Amino acid sequence: MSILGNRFELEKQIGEVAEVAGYLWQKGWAERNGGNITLNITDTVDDEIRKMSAISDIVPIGRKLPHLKGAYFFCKGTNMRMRDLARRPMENGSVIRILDDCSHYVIIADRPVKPTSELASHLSMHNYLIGKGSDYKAVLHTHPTDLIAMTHHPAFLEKDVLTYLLWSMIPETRAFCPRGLGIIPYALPSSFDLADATIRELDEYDVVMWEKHGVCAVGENIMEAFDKVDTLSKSAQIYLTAQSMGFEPQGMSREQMDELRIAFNLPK
Ligand code: 2HA
Ligand code: ZN
Repeated sequence: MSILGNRFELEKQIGEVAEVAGYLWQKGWAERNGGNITLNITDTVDDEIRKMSAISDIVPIGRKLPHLKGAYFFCKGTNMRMRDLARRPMENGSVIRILDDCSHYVIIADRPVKPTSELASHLSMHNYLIGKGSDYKAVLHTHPTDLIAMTHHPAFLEKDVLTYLLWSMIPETRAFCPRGLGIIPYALPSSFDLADATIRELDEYDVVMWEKHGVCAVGENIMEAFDKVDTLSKSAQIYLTAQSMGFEPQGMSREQMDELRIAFNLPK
């Protein structure tokens, strides 16, 4: 019996993860096992789940994350494909429990699928978000071709250059990705260096670029995290389309972007 049986809220949330996994594949952002998703599901967990025994060994996270005591996460499995997660989430992902020492986890359902290779950075981000009292529950990492291509140009790696460029392509992006896009210099995938740099940027941004690798986005739920990346990618598409037509796009002016910020009460 799946952990999802008769748990409508949990089933809905994992259903949304599966839906987004399908979008990532359709967008061409999820080659092979590319990208990962983790969702903090602690609010949906009942006493019966709390009593469920482990179906894995006790695994070290590699660091102590004090705000994760007793938390539960749904995690995409390492080496699993988004296109498979889309159809069979509980075969390509699993539910983990963080132990009371805050530095180990066990898998509790449905199968002993080992969590994502980026677990250290994902859990570090969740720990940071809980610590600052945020309502954000979802962390999404994916490989959008257009946005990654832009990080191969040094001029776009300067602070907030991409943020203003992408905001200026269409009002939607200014409105729905209002905290902009942070840039993290290249770091080894799955490393604590990458995790720590990501946390530092979350102070200021909801979406960060991992140079020459991909984006990491946070949100209250997985749809919201996806929408932020999708709007940024839309802007990148407009920029690249104009460039391929042979001209530099004019972009909205700073005044027009400020007007939007004031009209819609946006941050920054
Ligand atoms: O999980 O994208 O960064 C595959 C990756 C690692
Ligand atoms: Zn990646």
